[in-house]
Amino acid sequence: MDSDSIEAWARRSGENGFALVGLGGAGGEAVQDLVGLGNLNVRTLAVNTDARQLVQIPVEERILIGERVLRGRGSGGNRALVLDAAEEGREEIVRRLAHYEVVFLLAGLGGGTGSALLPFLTSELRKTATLAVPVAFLPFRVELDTNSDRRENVHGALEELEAMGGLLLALSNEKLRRFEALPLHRVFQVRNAYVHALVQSLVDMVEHPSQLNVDLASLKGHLASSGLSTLLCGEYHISDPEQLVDQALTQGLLDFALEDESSALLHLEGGSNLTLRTLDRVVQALRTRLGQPKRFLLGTRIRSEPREVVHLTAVIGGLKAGTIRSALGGPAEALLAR
Ligand SMILES: Nc1nc2c(ncn2[C@@H]2O[C@H](COP(=O)(O)OP(=O)(O)OP(=O)(O)O)[C@@H](O)[C@H]2O)c(=O)[nH]1
Ligand SMILES: [Mg+2]
Repeated sequence: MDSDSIEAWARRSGENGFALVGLGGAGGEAVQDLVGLGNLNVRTLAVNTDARQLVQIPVEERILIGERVLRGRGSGGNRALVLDAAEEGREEIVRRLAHYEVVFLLAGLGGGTGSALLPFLTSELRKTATLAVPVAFLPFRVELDTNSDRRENVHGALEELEAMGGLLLALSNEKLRRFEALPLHRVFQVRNAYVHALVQSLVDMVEHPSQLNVDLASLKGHLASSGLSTLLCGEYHISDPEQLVDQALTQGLLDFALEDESSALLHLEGGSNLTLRTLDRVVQALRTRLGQPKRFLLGTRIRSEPREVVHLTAVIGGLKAGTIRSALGGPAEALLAR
């Protein structure tokens, strides 16, 4: 290899290799929220069929697809048209995404664009060395009960994602009902804060390895084989680590039961006063509550100043196959039952 290309590789490995991509309206809005929450340190992109939505999202790169057929006006819920458009734009989109190490793909299922692009891009990136982290926001039940097109879009997207196997992070809007006194955008912000914590903690694990070293390859390897997964977040006083774990479990965004081969990725962020004993108690409490997952990956970030709280972010993998169907409930449950 000549020295120019070695330099190019060195430059590339100096970047952290993470990208955050919003797909469709809901995916784009989620990325906008995450950017607003700050301290992301990832490349941000949005892909949409809707040009007006796309220009409003504060990302570094925008990709408009299907302009020949959809004329930049969105798909109006037509997943098939978006799949054709994605097929046509395949080379360009893959070229713009496949040089990252980890690509978070965010979409709300139900519309045409996000429901088409989430499985499409996940599948395309799985043919490369990039780890795709598809994050699916499952719609409120009422949306599915009142609109059969939406139900079919959700059904189509999930069938494809489940058939390809591998990592799929699912967060259910229905679990946000405990915030129903808030305006809708604030409710979505609660969920987006979980995703923000996920992105930040994975980047942290690689960029600030702290005392417990997790390198990019082990992180990618762990997540790639996590299967159907969900996300936990919690912040609690350091005096009660078990309470922190229980709180994170009750406030999760998907009800789940685990397969025998479950896994957990745990990231803990605490102050300089976070003791080994406290860390140990959090780890043990989580392992016990999850029935001793087969694979466990731990990363920590210790701040230079003391803190009274510790922040937990966890990806729980190996959820039972029927988890998403029960989260969708009602008529959709029947539709998705196989
Ligand atoms: N607007 C918005 N919708 C969300 C959000 N989270 C989940 N959703 C749901 O996401 C689903 C998909 O809707 P959109 O994102 O508007 O659809 P789209 O992917 O842009 O697809 P088309 O507009 O039909 O091409 C709907 O069921 C929404 O209820 C969010 O943060 N914002
Ligand atoms: Mg849209």
